[in-house]
Amino acid sequence: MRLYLINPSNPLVSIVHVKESRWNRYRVWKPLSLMVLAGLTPPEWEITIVDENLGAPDYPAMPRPDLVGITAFTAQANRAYEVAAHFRRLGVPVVMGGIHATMCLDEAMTRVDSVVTREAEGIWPQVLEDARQGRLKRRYDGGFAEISDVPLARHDLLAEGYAFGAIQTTRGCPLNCTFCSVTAFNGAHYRQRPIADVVREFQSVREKYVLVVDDNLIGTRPEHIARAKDLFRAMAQANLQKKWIAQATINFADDEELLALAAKAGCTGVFIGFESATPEGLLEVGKKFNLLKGRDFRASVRRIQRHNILVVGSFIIGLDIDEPGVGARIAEVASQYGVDNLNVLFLTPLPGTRLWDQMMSEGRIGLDAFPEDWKYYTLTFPVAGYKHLSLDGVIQEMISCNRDFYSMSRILRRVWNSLWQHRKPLFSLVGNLSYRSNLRLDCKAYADFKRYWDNRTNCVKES
Ligand code: B12
Ligand code: SF4
Repeated sequence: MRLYLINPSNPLVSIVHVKESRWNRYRVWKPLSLMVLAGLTPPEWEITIVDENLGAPDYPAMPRPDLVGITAFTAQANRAYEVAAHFRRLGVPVVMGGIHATMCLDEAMTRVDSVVTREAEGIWPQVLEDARQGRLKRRYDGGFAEISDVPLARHDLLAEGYAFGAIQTTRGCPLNCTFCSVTAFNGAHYRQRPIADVVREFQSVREKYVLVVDDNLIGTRPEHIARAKDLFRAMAQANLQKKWIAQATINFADDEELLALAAKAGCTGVFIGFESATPEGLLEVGKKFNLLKGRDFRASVRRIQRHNILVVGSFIIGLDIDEPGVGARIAEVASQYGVDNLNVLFLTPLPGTRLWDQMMSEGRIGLDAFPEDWKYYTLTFPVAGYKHLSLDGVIQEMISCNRDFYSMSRILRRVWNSLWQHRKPLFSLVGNLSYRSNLRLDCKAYADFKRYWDNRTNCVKES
């Protein structure tokens, strides 16, 4: 039995872009979901993982599969349906799973043969068995997996050419920020994989650099943090020789022992969601966790960096409290905090989030011809109606934020600081130049986006 597991091309990393710039190697990340599914698949299935982001596959030239499994984030949904249509025309059954199919079940059901909602661990072997017997059901629900059932992902199945490997050590997040899908999809209950599994899986990752995909690396409670320390100890002891980056909340900065152990285990960078430059913004997105203990963000960032761990700060533009000038303000605040890189995204209502419900009820979902418009739900386009910012206004704020933060003078200052602090000036330089190289592409993308938006609005007016 032949199984294709497909990661549809991501509009942010179109094949053309990958070839356009050498920085784009750092934009292609491994589709871990498919590697996990492969780990759950019995040996009688011959598995091929196709990552469309690595290059255009010539499906007609490939042997006909018996089953196709497709994953998709919302932004990939259109391409997922195109791929599904291709295989269904050949009479090959198509199963879709992952976040988009779960949150937009009815839409997905009309375009594929079978949908698996939530996590696959508890249900995938049965789906395969049903497919083998030709009695695939229209819908399966995997629920939340027992964390010890998460198999070792098949790191051997993907081609080389990725800058980073990928691994997951925990699932879920208790914080449930309004804009984020994680709590809705993986639950508020924070689940930590058995340490021995994580270490064993790390040993099977080929790449020296690894993305730990966890949404919240260390969790929030003392017992989560104690377990994170045990994991880091075990990783250091196993002498993995890996360098890894991860996502964490700002409480990562609060425990010197934790930071020392993380660094010893190979942590070289963390992506931290600051979300807003103001306390009001944090309250709006439901992240008051960042405000606990009267936090000093600058000191927190510096504590992390002292362990030679880079900090990427993430912020959102387009909150209801955001007014003209917010872009420059974020650039200023992020510079004051001393983050090594800044990642700013437009507030985006993703299906299944609290923000989606709110914006839907207020009629503020701007681009809503689905599934076509999903391609703009990458958080890099302003798809909603923003309270105090017009379409042009919110785009201008984004451009000025990035121009300010990634001006050559600020980049050089940051690189100089990391040199002075005996950190990683080269990493800092490469990271900053990589973000800076996006600016021109971004402006072109906004111009195309505005044309698309105008055409859409005109079509609606005419009809
Ligand atoms: C790693 C990651 C990335 C990587 C992508 C790596 C990749 N190619 O997969 C990078 C950094 C590139 C990235 C980018 C983006 N991401 Co992202 N990302 C994640 C993250 C943190 C982990 C995903 C992961 O690997 N999980 C581990 C695997 C094992 O879990 P899983 O993917 O859920 O798969 C399980 C089930 O879903 C199911 N399943 C999945 N697929 C399939 C398929 C079949 C056939 C079946 C049966 C089952 C099944 O089985 C798996 C095992 O249980 C998630 C958060 C999360 N918790 O999911 C956000 C998340 C998926 N990302 C999100 C977003 C918004 C984005 C971006 C749009 C944002 C941006 N501008 O950066 C881009 C868009 C990328 C795109 N492809 O279009 C949102 C998606 C929401 C949505 N509705 O789409 C999430 C949920 C985070 C959030 N804050 O809400 N991301
Ligand atoms: S944004 Fe981060 S902290 Fe907030 S719910 Fe999502 S994963 Fe948790």
